[in-house]
Amino acid sequence: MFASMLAFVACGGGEQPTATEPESTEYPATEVVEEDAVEDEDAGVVEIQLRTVGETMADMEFSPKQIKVAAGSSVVVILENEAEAAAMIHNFVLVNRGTADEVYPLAIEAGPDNNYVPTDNENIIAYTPMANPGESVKVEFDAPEPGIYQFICTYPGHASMKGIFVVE
Ligand SMILES: [Cu+2]
Repeated sequence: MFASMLAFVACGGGEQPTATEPESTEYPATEVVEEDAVEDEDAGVVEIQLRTVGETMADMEFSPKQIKVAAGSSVVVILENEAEAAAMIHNFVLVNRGTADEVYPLAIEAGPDNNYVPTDNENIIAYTPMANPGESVKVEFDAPEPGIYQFICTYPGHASMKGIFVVE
């Protein structure tokens, strides 16, 4: 332990006497590049306003039903539950395409204590808490790889609520 610390100090000290000035002028150039990268990420924040409408299980739905984001985006989905009926409790769960039917039974198993989200399932990419009628909830996540995904509501009996999430 001590020996390796000595070696580290000796190595670092060896460079400093001759290289302190030139190196300090090179570092800012590197930092500027990193800052640019951060700015690009900020520019890629996409805020999605998603609503749930309808007052019965026959007409409840997401609006819009299709969301498209650019690859590499930081995505913020704000789900606004516009319903008034007490049974209209909804969430937004982003899943891999074609896996909704696999996720539903697991959501029931997860139960109300887990907001009806089987959080350890590998097909779930992002999810919000449940929104009661009149409530808004949100989730932030990095857009997954380019492709087509599905978003669903995992509240029991709400399997008819579906949308398409496209990353391109
Ligand atoms: Cu729902």
